[in-house]
Amino acid sequence: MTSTTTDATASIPPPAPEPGGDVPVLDVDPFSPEVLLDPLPMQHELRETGPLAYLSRYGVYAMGRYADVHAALTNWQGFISSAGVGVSDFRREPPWRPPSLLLEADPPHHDAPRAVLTSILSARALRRLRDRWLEDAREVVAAALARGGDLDGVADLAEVFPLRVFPDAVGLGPDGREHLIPYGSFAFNAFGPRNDLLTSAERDIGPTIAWIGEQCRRENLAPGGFGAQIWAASDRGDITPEQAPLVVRSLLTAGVDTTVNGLAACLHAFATHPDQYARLRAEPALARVAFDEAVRWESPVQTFFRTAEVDIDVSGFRVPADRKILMFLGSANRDPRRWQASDAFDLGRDPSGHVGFGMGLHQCAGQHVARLEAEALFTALAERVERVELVGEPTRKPNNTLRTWQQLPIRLVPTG
Ligand code: 8QM
Repeated sequence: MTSTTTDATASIPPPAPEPGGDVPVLDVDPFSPEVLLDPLPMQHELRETGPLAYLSRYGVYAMGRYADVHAALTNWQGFISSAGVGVSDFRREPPWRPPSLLLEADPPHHDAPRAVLTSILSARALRRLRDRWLEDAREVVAAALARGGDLDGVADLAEVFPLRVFPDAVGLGPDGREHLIPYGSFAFNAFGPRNDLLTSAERDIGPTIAWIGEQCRRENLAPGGFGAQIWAASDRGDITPEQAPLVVRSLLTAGVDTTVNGLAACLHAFATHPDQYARLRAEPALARVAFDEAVRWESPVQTFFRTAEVDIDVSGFRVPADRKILMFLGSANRDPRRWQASDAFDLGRDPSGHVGFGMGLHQCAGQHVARLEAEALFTALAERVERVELVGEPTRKPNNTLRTWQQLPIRLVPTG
């Protein structure tokens, strides 16, 4: 349980160099290449260390058990987002771009943009896209099979399909779409420290940032799309015209890389768990469960920070006010205290309650979009493909926040 205590007599102190009380100290660097390439051992160590640890390299607190991560995610008043959800504290260091009105905001400012976006991206509002997306997915799978079935699961499926349906749904023009994935990778690296991943990506990102900014303008968004609907909300006064482009920017930041890596995680799981893929073939309605189980199992968004608004108790340990705390979503989703056989990819379990989409007030606004994309792609796959086989060594592309595949050499074995 998490309880909140306020000391009305104290003003917010500057960050202390050492943890208060008896919080265990860990020297690990969760953003090192070794940990990013294989985070599970560190996650295990973090969970076994206790409910709360202090990461001495970064002067931040960390939690990796499901119960505590869940409690922190749902305690938006104690663990705030407006100081940024990366390692840097926006109150001390200027952010690399104007803060997101959703992700990097607290109530009450957060609420109007959030209401607009959740309504545009509701399961009900997306129904009109379902049939078209399934047709698109069938074409993508047919094209993959036409090439002989040997392909890169990342480039040829996990990226191609979202890039085919999502930018059109937003209402983007035809040019420059190749900026979407680099922009997302950069934004997700930028939640982490200024390590090589971030500084090397920084060099070429200028034109990509400029392109994203341009796409958010009203005149560049096709009628009827998510983007135009965001602008229409500003006509009604639900948000201001100054807010509209930033809400469109949230779609472009959070809407591509996340889904790509969720789909890639699922394809990898199918290739390495043929018994589970066979279950999907027998019961294609499991496509959505498979995707959520992959989001639990692999957790495309591995980590996010919050900032303690006041001193907060975490299962008997104290996070002092004003300190950053790193929530390991991926670790919570593998916590054996919460999940039976937590490391197993299993279509027989109920993955709901995973924190791969977050939890509470900020829980992923685009989750219905992601699930609809997954449902379309994996339904089409199950129709035509008997087995997904790994034909080479998959490679990772390290990112400070995302768990990604760089290449997934697979073969699609067609049905007889
Ligand atoms: C992560 O820009 C944004 O509003 C935004 C960026 C990244 C995310 C969410 C929102 C969680 C997927």
